[in-house]
Amino acid sequence: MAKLTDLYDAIVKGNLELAVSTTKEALQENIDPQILISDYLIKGMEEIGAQFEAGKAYVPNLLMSARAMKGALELLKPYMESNKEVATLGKVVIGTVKGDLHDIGKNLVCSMLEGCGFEVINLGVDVSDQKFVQAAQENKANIICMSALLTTTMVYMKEVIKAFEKAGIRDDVKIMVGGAPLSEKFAKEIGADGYSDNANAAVTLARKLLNK
Ligand code: B1M
Repeated sequence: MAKLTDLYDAIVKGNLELAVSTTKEALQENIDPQILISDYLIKGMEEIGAQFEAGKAYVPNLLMSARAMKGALELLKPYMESNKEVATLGKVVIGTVKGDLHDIGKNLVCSMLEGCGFEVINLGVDVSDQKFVQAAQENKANIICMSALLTTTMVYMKEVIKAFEKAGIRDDVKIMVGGAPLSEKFAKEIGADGYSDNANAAVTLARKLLNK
């Protein structure tokens, strides 16, 4: 039987092999992927983040944890994309804003949106305002999702919204924002259409914004 606490330990210690083997075992035992993500993987990332903040872990530790998390998520991704045959609910352009390289949470949001029937254009990390605007125009996007994990980069989201206004296409898209340092209040202040604090809530919000 899969020892699920091993999954948490694997993320905290940055042990890719253990993360992969425990995830495989858990999937063979039909354990809900959402439980693996919420109760073990994300909790593990929170712990290594807290250790980093306390000066007990360093950037290489974060990188190893991120690598272990990505290895596990790669195995879980197909289970989050099971509804792909469903007609697309809308097109989403998503990216982590300029200056910010954190992409684990953003990729989780991508997988959930795809799994729930949205077509997702993932621009990756360090995405400039012009790249967001260009991708929205080229793909005729319905929704723009921005992610930021740093207090220094979240402010750039306002620049992106301004760029949509300047290009004259602000009213053609709904703009959603998310990431650990953000809040509903911040989203309102910068003129976004909505904020969500996790991947499931992002899907609910996207559907609501498009009346789906
Ligand atoms: Co960085 N880092 N990091 N880091 N890192 C944080 C964010 C930090 C809080 C750690 C800490 O001090 N406790 C801190 C930020 C402090 C601050 O700004 N207040 C920090 C720092 C300081 C830094 C560096 C500056 C460190 C340095 O170099 N000295 C540096 C910056 C690099 C850069 O971006 N320019 C840096 C680098 C890195 C790594 C590259 C080593 C690595 C990232 C690897 C990667 O992503 N590929 C990393 C990591 C792993 C973290 C922590 C430990 C984990 C982040 C994570 O993946 N969480 C993080 C500490 C923490 O969060 N506890 C930390 C798990 C993920 C599932 O959650 O991303 O919050 P999250 O996503 C959630 C929600 O927020 C939401 O849904 C997701 C799923 O439920 N969500 C959205 C996210 N995006 C959304 C978009 C939406 C909707 C919802 O659109 C609508």
